Amino acid sequence: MTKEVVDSLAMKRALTRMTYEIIEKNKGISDLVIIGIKTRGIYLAHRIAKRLQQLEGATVPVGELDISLYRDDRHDASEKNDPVVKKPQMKFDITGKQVILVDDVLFTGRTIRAALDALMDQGRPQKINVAVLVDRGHRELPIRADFVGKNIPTSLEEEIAVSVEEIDGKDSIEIKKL
Ligand code: 3GP
Ligand code: 5GP
Ligand code: MG
Repeated sequence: MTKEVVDSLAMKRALTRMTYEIIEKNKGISDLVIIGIKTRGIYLAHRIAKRLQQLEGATVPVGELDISLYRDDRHDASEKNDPVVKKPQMKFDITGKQVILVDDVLFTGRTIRAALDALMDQGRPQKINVAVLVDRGHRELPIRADFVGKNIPTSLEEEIAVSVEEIDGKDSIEIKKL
C-alpha cells in the first residue's frame, strides 16, 4: 500500500524553506559548500544550490559522496555492516568551509556518520550541517539534522519513497507499507 504524503508543490516549498534557513543560519552563503549523498541526495543538493543562486546570486560548489551499505539487515548494529563511503575524493578543498551535507532520508543516522568520517578525512571543514528532505525517526546514533524538509514518523514496517523529477519523472514523498 502506498500513500502520497507530500506532493510536488509541497516538496518544492519545503526545499525553498530549507534554503532560506540555510542562508539565515549561515548568515549568507560565503564559504558554503553543499555535498549530496549518493543518488537522490545529490539531486536535492543541486536543487538547493540552484535556489541559493536564485536567492543570493552566487554560485555554491556542489560535491558528491557515494556511500554503499554493506548491510543485509539495515537494523543490524554490528560494525562490519555499517555504511562505507566509496569515493570520498572531493573535487574541491573543504578546509575552512561551511559544509551542508544533504540526504533524502534520515533513518538510523549511520549513513550520516559514515559521511562525516569521510569528510573529516578530506580536510577540516569549519562547520558541517546536515539537511534532509525526510526525517523518518528510529535513530541509532546521536545524530540529528539541522534542516528538515518533513518530519514523517514511521514504523519499521514502513518505508519512505522519495521521488525526484530528474530520475523518477516526478517530485513526491510516499509512505509504503511493506
Ligand atoms: P537513494 O540512493 O536515492 O537515497 O539506499 C539505496 C536506495 O534505497 C536509496 O535511494 C533509498 O531510496 C532506497 N531505500 C528505500 N528504503 C530504504 C531503507 O529503508 N534503507 C536504505 N538504506 N535504503 C532504502
Ligand atoms: P540511515 O543510514 O540513516 O539508516 O539511512 C539513511 C540512508 O538510507 C539514506 O541515504 C536513505 O536513502 C536510505 N533510507 C533509509 N530509510 C529510508 C526510507 O525509508 N526511504 C528511503 N527512500 N530511503 C531510506
Ligand atoms: Mg539516500
